[in-house]
Amino acid sequence: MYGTEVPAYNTLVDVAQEVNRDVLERMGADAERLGSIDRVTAERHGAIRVGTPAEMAQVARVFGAMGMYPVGYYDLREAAGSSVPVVSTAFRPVDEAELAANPFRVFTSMLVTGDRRFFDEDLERRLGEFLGARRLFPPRLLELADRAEAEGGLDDQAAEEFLTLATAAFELSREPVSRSWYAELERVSSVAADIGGVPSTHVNHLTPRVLDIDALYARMSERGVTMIDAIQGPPRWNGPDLLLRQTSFRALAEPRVFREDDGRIVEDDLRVRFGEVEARGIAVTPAGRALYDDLSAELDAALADRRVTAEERNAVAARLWEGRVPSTEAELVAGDLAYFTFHTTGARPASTPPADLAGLLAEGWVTARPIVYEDFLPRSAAGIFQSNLTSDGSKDVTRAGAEFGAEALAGVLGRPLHDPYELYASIRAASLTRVRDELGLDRAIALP
Ligand code: OOG
Ligand code: NI
Repeated sequence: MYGTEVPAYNTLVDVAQEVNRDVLERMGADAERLGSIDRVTAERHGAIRVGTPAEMAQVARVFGAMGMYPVGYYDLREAAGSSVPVVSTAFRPVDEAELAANPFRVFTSMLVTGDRRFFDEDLERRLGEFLGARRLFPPRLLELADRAEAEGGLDDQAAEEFLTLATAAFELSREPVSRSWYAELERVSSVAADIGGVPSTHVNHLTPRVLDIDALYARMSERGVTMIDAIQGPPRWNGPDLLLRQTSFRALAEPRVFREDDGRIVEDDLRVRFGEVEARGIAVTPAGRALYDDLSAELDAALADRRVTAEERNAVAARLWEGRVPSTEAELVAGDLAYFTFHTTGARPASTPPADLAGLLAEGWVTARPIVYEDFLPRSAAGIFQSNLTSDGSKDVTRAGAEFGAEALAGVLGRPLHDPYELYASIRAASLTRVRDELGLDRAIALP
């Protein structure tokens, strides 16, 4: 459906697969360190945007039917310099085996219409009326979703019906958009207009995973596709891939139908949907994340009043990283900066294995495998938004923002909002329990 709507997406997927094949040829088994090539080839994340808590709660039911649960809280109101009045989460599988089989996520954002930095009382009221009158998901879809979740699946016929209705719910609407209403919202925020100016929701982007994002960037540019200026996230550097690097091609003009104030229906275009691609690295611990955030802030400060190209920026960032971030997986384990699972090697180097992880690794009883980062980076999301918006909109920073934190979002979702760190830590802990049992240790294995 999305490839039919946005043909440039097919080009992006083709180029991503070309690059992945090349990396596999060049690197062999190392290319699959962060996931099998089958997983990486299938892997996608999508992004959708909704307007109200009621809509968000329905989205949670639709994805819940597919074993995708809300993970993480992102506040793009704070992360973005331009006007992005949303809070977000990502729906994805939470278990290790489910993720390996179904590496899919949907980043889902919800408008915070009560935030006075963006919407005054009158606009909030009119937005509420518009959003309250639309229906994103037909009742039959929600009924099937609830049944799937309660019964752990659907029979073939009901599953087909569910998928047909769900796909249709995310198609780009051909219903006319009120020109003046859209324009009024766009003055506040292009994202608000994309959500609250139209009668339905749609997939904003669908992102494949690539093993060498620098090569992909160069190849898309060679094919004449205009890319945004930079790759967001960690730099290209001489060390393991960490977290997430992302880039995108610029939003394309897509034909949309408008209703003018005098009632005329005209065809025009909008530039809101873009093509994004990502390279995933190792998930970092809270300490690793604090280091990443510090280095990002230092980079910004170092480059504050200099105009630099993306290449120059990467070079400065890479130097900063090379001085401060360990350049081997073993050091990341030792510093507890990133998440790994641990596995027995089958070797029996001494009669009694040590009870601490460092000893088990050093003596060769155990090996470490990186856990891939399954989540998002709000600063990168903001950077991608920023590079694609046709206008910055307006944000009245003199007004107080509306409180809308992770707890409020969990309340809206009506189900637990998982903490990504807890999920990674529990995958690591489960692997340590297996190691302990396999080695017959009588105490839990201590982390470094
Ligand atoms: C979502 C932006 C966030 C990402 O990859 O960080 C995102 C949006 O454009 O609605 O998808
Ligand atoms: Ni994205």
